[in-house]
Amino acid sequence: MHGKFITIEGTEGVGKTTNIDFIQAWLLEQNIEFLATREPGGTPLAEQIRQLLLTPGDEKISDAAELLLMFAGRAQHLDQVIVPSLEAGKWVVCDRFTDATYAYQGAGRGMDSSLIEHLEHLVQGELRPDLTLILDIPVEIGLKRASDRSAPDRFEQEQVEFFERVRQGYLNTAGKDPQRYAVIDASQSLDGVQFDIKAAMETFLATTKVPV
Ligand code: Z5A
Repeated sequence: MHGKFITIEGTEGVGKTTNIDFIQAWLLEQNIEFLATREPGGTPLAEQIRQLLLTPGDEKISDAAELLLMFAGRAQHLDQVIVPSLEAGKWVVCDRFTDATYAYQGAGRGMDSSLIEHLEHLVQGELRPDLTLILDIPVEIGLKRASDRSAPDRFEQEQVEFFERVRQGYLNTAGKDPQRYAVIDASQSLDGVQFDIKAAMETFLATTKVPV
C-alpha cells in the first residue's frame, strides 16, 4: 500500500466531523491526494447498513447482530473504497474504523475482544490504520454538544455509563500503542483542538518522509 490510512475516533459530539474538514484543508495545503470517508458507511451498501444501525426502531438489535453488521459494512468499504484508494497512492481519512468496534461493541456492550480480533483479521487481514487521532472529551460535554446539534440516533439513546466505558476503552487502546495513537483534548476551544491536530499530523508526515 502506498497511501496512508488515518482514522479519527472518539465518543459522541467530540467534533470528528468538524475536525475532518480541518484535516482535509491541511492535506490540500500539503498537496497530498486523499479521500475522506466514514464508518459505518462509505459505499452505497455500507450506507444502507449504517441506516439499519443508527435508526432507532422497535426491534432490539442483538449485540452479535450489531457487531456483524459493523464488520459487514467494513468488508464492503475496504473492498470498494479503502484498499483501492490506498493502492492508488491516496491517503484515506476515515471518520471511525475498527477502534470504534473495540470501544462500542467491546468496552461499551461487553463483547469479547478476542471475537472482535477474529473478525478484524477476517475482514482486514493485516491492514491497520497508520495514525489514529482520538478526540477525547468528558462524556457529558460531548453528549451536550451532540444533543444541541441533532436528534439522538440509536447509539445516542444509551446511558452515560455506556459512553464512560466507551471512552475508557479508547483511552486503554491508545495507551497500548502511543506510536499509532494521538489523544487530543477535545474539550478545548476549536482553535486549541486544531492546533493539536495539526501538530500530530505534522509529526506523522515527518515520519513518512524518506530521509535524504
Ligand atoms: N459505531 C460503533 O458502534 N461501532 C463501530 O465500529 C463504528 C461506529 C464504526 C455513528 O457514528 C455511530 O456508530 C456512533 C458509534 C457507532 N455512535 N453514535 N452516535 P458517527 O460518527 O456517525 O456519529 P457520532 O459519533 O454521533 O458523531 P457525531 O455526533 O456526528 O459527532 P462528531 O462528528 O464527533 O461531532 P461534530 O458534529 O463535529 O460536533 C458536534 C457539535 O459540537 C457541533 O455542533 C460542533 O460545532 C460542536 N463542536 C465541535 N468541536 C467543538 C469545540 N472544540 N468546542 C465547542 N463546540 C464544538
